[in-house]
Amino acid sequence: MSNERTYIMIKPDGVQRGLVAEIIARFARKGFTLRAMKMMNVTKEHAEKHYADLSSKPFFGGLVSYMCSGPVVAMVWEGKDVVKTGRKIIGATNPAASEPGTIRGDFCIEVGRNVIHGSDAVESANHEIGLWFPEGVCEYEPCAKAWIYE
Ligand code: RTP
Repeated sequence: MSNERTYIMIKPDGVQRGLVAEIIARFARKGFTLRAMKMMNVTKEHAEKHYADLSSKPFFGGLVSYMCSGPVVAMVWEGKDVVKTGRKIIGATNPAASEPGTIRGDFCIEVGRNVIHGSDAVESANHEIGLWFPEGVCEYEPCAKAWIYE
C-alpha cells in the first residue's frame, strides 16, 4: 500500500548537530512523502509513554533524559513499505553495527546517541503517530506519485 505511514523522529543530538535537513533529504529523495512535521520539546511523561515498552531496561532513565535534553523534530512519512524501508534507511539500533550509507552508520557512534527514531511495525507506527500528532496530519495529494509508483 503506497499510503503506509511511519513515525520518524530526529532526536535531540540529531537536531543539535545540524542533521535535520540531511535526514529529511534522505527520506524525500527515496520518494517518500512528508505528511507532518514539527519541532518540539519533549516532557518526561511523553518520553516515558513513547518508550513505555522499554521501561524495565537499565538504560530507560538515561534514554528518557536524552529524549528530554533538547528539541526533537517529529515527522510522519508516507509511502509503500515505508516502515520497513525507513528502518533500513536509519540503520541498526547500535551505530557500531549500522552499515555505511545508513543514517546511523554515517552520522553517529554510540547507541545512546543514535540521532533518529523510526517505528518498527505498522501497528506501532499508527500508535506513535497518534501519540505525537493528536491534532492529525496534513492531507494533500502529492503531484509526483506517477513518477514513483507504476
Ligand atoms: P528507536 O526506537 O529509537 O528507533 O530505536 P530502536 O527501535 O532501533 O531500538 P530500541 O531497542 O527500541 O531502543 C530504543 C532506543 O533506546 C536507546 N538504547 N540504548 N544503552 C543501551 O544499551 C541502549 N539500547 C537502546 C537507543 O537510543 C535506542 O534507539
